[in-house]
Amino acid sequence: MSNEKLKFNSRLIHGGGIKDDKGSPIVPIYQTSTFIFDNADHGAQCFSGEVDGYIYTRLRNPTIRALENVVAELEGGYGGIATASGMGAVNTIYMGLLSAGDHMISSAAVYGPSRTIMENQWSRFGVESTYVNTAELDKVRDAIKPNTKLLYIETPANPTIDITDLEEAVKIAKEHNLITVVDNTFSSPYIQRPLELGIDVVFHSMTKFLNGHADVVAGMIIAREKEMFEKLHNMMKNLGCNMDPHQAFLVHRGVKTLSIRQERANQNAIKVAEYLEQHPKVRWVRFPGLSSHPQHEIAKKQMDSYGSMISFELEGGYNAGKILMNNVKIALLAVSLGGVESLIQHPASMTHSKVSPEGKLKAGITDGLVRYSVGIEDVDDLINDLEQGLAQI
Ligand code: LCS
Repeated sequence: MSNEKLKFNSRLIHGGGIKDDKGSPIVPIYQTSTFIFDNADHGAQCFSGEVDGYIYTRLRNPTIRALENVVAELEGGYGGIATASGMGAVNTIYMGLLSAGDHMISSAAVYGPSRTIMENQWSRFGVESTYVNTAELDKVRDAIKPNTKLLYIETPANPTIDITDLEEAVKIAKEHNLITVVDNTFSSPYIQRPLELGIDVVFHSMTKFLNGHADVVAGMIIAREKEMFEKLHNMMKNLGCNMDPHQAFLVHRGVKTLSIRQERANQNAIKVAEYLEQHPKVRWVRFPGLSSHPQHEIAKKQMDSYGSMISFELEGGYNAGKILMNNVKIALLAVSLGGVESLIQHPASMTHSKVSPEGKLKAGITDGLVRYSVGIEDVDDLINDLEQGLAQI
């Protein structure tokens, strides 16, 4: 059966299409910086592109390529570009797609450094940016200027869990000739495949769900079309934010269990969100699976399940949140997300601490917002843990 016919879970295991010539079912770690040419002509042909050979690991490597191919297949894209980190992917996209004088519209709630690097560093090279709640698409329309080039969306957004309607966003982008980019980190292709909805470029911090074991930092860009893939691949190669073969091997191992990990985490998250929502000490809960989520209907339309990221605020605001974070025993007090272990953190003072106070306010990153990444533990233990933590307040 050809790979093209395989369904999602089978692709996780068999996708990528790189077979080891010694018969290893696992793609070996090609821990090498360079590759030997057959002769001088072969070397020249590899460089000219006449032959699809390996040259140098920053440019391409079989272990990394296997991972790129499998994730590109899962997202339904032309090709994948593995990067050293999620931020490597963000900056490859910014540098590859924006020039001095260009303008980008971005979701106001995005991972803190994805925003601050644009506002504080890319602005030095004449790139402009505007941040709006992309869940409210009228705000996107209003922000479009003659020099707007890129529409950059995080959905669900970090840490507000706002959901942007991607089909509608694509329509607006097409009317105005904008390139669309989606950070799909909070979902992974198990839940949401933006390229199928017409988005041009998707990327991931694979540090999160795709690797899933909180032991590797990694990124991946997937482009829908060949031309876009080549442009971004060339940029990544020259920026030098490539992945390492050992890193690729570990992430590839994690990818194989993506569905079963996320299935459990998603089921747990529904129960944790419902528990929090009924608790008298909880002011509000934001989780796409709750009917109280303002974009619950959009989530139903574009996501296959609701993920495992929850944000909430306690009645006592930050002080109450602090007591909870200091007293939970199973959820670990740590940043990052999407691993098998539950994590709890405070975005305003941690992941988004460098975003300006006005930026946080406009993005809805309140001082009391606590973010919870639900893991795959027994959900009763997670709820009991929250119960005893909330009882300390
Ligand atoms: N995009 C999103 C949505 C993220 O959450 C992160 C990291 C990145 C990009 C950057 O990826 P990295 O370079 O770390 O692989 N998010 C983190 C978070 O929320 N807590 O710690 C890291």
